[in-house]
Amino acid sequence: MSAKIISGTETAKAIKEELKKEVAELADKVVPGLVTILVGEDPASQSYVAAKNKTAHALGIHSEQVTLDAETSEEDLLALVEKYNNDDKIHGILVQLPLPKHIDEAKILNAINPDKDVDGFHPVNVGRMVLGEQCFLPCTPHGVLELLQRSGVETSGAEVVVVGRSNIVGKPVANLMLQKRDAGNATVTLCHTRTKDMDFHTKRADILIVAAGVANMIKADQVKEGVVVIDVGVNRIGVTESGKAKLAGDVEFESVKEKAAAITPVPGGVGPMTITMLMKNTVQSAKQFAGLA
Ligand code: L34
Repeated sequence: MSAKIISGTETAKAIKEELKKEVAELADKVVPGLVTILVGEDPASQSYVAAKNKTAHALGIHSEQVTLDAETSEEDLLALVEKYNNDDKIHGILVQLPLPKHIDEAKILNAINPDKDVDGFHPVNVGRMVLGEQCFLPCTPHGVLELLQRSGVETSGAEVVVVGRSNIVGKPVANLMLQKRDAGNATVTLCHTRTKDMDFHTKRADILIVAAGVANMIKADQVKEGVVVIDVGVNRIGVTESGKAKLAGDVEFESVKEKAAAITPVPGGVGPMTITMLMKNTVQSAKQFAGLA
């Protein structure tokens, strides 16, 4: 049996339609505004940031794109963040990660006004998230939750295994899935590079969420029949004949899809959801600033 393919592209499209309508309805009260800040010339980051601005534009969100060279000082970046903290047209500030090594990531994320932190990376928002309080949820974990919910995957009581403990994906997605919420109430296991027996855990998973950043790491013999697989990895493994980046997930798609009940592809899985959740958070932020939420 071959798995149902959970399309992030299709799900994202449906959410974007909803958002577009909402932005149009808000137009006489507030135009949501987003700024993306990219430091350096990493091709993957360039492509993600371009996609974010393009999507914002398509939804009627005002978007500004700042590109700084890789040698930009921490001080200059902090000043730029401060400028946008004080810009009334901007409701969402996104500093694309990773940043060059000479810049202290935590220091930058701490400088963003938590009310404009549409990435949900500021410690105040992370704290609110862990406590289950109202906050901006980080975009990739939020996208994973939406994808599970809109695909009708039952998470309540499910054995969820997360592979990867990053601040951007692994830690927050594990935390969200154990909370009492939609797409939550799961029993969560978080595996990482020091996990003694990875297979023992992955084979028990009803829902397997992989965010390790290692191409094709999870193979068919590491999952059980009927598992739901969410593959968060977007690895560049070469170039296609047309010169575009060749992508692979963290899961060996071709073999695992024969065993899984459902699986997300790469590309076209979690990636488009990440971008869409950023739009959702930006609209939410604009509503909050306008006193409408
Ligand atoms: N501040 N930094 C900040 N916020 C984020 O939410 C991110 N992330 C991660 C990296 N750094 C960040 C992203 O935007 C990863 N990420 C991201 C966003 C979009 C996609 C992948 C990762 C995406 O759209 N992927 C497409 C393929 C695009 C391509 O051709 O490269 C997909 O279909 O998976």
